[in-house]
Amino acid sequence: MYRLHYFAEPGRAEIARLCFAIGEIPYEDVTYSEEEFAAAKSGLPFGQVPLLELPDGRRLAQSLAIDRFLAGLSGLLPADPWQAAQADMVALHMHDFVNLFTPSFFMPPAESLAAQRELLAGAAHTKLLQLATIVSQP
Ligand SMILES: N[C@@H](CCC(=O)N[C@@H](CS)C(=O)NCC(=O)O)C(=O)O
Repeated sequence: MYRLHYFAEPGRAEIARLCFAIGEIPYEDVTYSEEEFAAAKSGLPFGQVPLLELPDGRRLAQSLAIDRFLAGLSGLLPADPWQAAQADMVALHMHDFVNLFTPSFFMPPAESLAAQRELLAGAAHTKLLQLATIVSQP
């Protein structure tokens, strides 16, 4: 059985969960509380989650590597290298989009809201417009 290690929230694990669902691949969703994560951290390859554990015990870290691997298992990865590269391009762009918000997750609530609003009106908005342009091109 595959085991996906993360927190009980969508975050950087939700694409993996969607791949499992679409591919109808059974897996165990291993979720950590803050205390459990603190205890597990030093045993994780990069000290972070998500982490994917394969049925044979091999471990894969880094969400984009996990997503690409599971997309392949689920039949979602295009066989054509150009199309696969385009899927990677969009995935990496969305990763950049999410990373814009990361500092705001560690701010006090009011400050976090203000920072996120500013991003949505500025840099994050620009990234979405860029994505809309890219995906509307043939
Ligand atoms: N580049 C990594 C980033 C992973 C990451 O930032 N994980 C966060 C949760 S979203 C984490 O483990 N934070 C706790 C920590 O770094 O101690 C990926 O895409 O998987």
